[in-house]
Amino acid sequence: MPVRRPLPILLSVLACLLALVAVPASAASSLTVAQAIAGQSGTGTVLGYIVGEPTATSTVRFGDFTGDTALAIADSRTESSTARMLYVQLTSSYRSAFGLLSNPSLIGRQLTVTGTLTAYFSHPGLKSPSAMSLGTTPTPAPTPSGSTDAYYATAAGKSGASLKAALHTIISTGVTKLSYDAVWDALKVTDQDPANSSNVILVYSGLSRAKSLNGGDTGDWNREHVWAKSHGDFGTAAGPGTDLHHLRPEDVTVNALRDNKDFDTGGSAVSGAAGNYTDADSWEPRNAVKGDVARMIFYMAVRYEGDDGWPDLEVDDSVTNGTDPYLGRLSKLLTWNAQDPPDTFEKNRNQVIYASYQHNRNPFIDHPEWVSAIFGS
Ligand SMILES: [Ca+2]
Ligand SMILES: [Ca+2]
Ligand SMILES: [Ca+2]
Repeated sequence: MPVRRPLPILLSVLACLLALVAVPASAASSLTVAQAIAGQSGTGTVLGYIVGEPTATSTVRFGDFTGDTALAIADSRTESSTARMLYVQLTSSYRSAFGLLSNPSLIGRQLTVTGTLTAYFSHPGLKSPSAMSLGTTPTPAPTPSGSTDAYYATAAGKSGASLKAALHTIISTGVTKLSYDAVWDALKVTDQDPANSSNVILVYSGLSRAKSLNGGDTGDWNREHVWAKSHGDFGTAAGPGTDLHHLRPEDVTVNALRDNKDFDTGGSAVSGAAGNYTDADSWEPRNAVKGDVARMIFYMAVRYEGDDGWPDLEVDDSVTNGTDPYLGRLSKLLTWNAQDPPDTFEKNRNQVIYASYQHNRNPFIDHPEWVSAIFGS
C-alpha cells in the first residue's frame, strides 16, 4: 500500500500547478463586447467599458439613471450605438456596488464580468453573473487631439464670425438637455476628484468634498452657474441653466459670495476659497481655474445665439452687466484663457459631458486658440 501513496500526492501537486496557470490563461481569454454579442451561448467572461443603463431593447440612458438592475457595456467608452453594446443583468447581490443609480461615477470604468451569454431586454446580453470586477484604475479618456477633427470638420479653416457660426451649429446639434435635478448626479461624475472617487472638486475653492454632501445647507456643495443665471435671466429649465459645460460644484457659502458678479481681477481675499478675490462688482477665481472659467464663458456665448428660445448670451468688457445677457470682463477672460491652458481634469470633463450626457463639446477646451480667433486677441 505505501508504494501507491506518491501518485495521489503527485496528482494534487499537478492540480495545484494547473490551477495556478489557469488564472492568467482565463484572464487572457476574456471576450470583447463584439465577440460576446456575436457568440450568445454558454458561459463567458467579457471585458468592456460601462457606458449606460439599458431600459429597453434599443434604449440606453447615458445619465439621469433610474435603477441599479442593468448595465450596458461596450468596447469603446464613448460608444453611443446600442447595437455595439452588451446588456448585463445585475442580480441583487451586485446592485449596490455596480448599479448606476447608486454609482453614477462608474460610467467609463472598465468592467470584467462572467455569466451566461444570452438575450436580455431582447438584445444581446449577459445574465446571471457569477463574478464582476472593475478595472484597477480608471482608463483615461481618449485625448481629444486628432479624434475630434471629424466633429469640427465644418469649422476647419474659418475664423471670426464664420467660425463662431460654424461652432454654434456644431455644438447645438443633437444635444441632450438635462433636467436641473439630473445635474446633481452628472456633476458627481464630471467633477469627481481624481484622487478620491467619493468626492467632487469644488471649482473656486479647489476643495475636495463628499459627493453625498450635495444640498443647500452650510457645509454642503451646490450647483454653481459660472455664467450667472441672472445674466439673461434664463433660470433652471432645461437649457442654459442646466448646461453642464458651465455648471460646477461649489461650497454653498462661496457660491453665495460669488453671487452674479462679472469676472475681473482685484478685490479682497475670499474666506474659505484660497486664491479667489472679490469686491462689490467682480470675482477673480484662483489661478488654476482662470482659464477654465474663461472657456466656460466663451462656450456659453457661442452656444446661445438667441435662435432657440433662449437669450443671445455675449461677452463684453463690462463688470456692471446686471441682468443683461452679457458677462465680462472680456479683456481678462482672454488673458486667463492664454495663461491657464486646458489640463487633464478639464479635458476629461469635456469628454464625459460629450460621451455620457449632452453629446456636445466645449470647442475652446479642444482648441483654445479659437478664443482669440473669435473674440479678439
Ligand atoms: Ca471689481
Ligand atoms: Ca486650469
Ligand atoms: Ca451668443
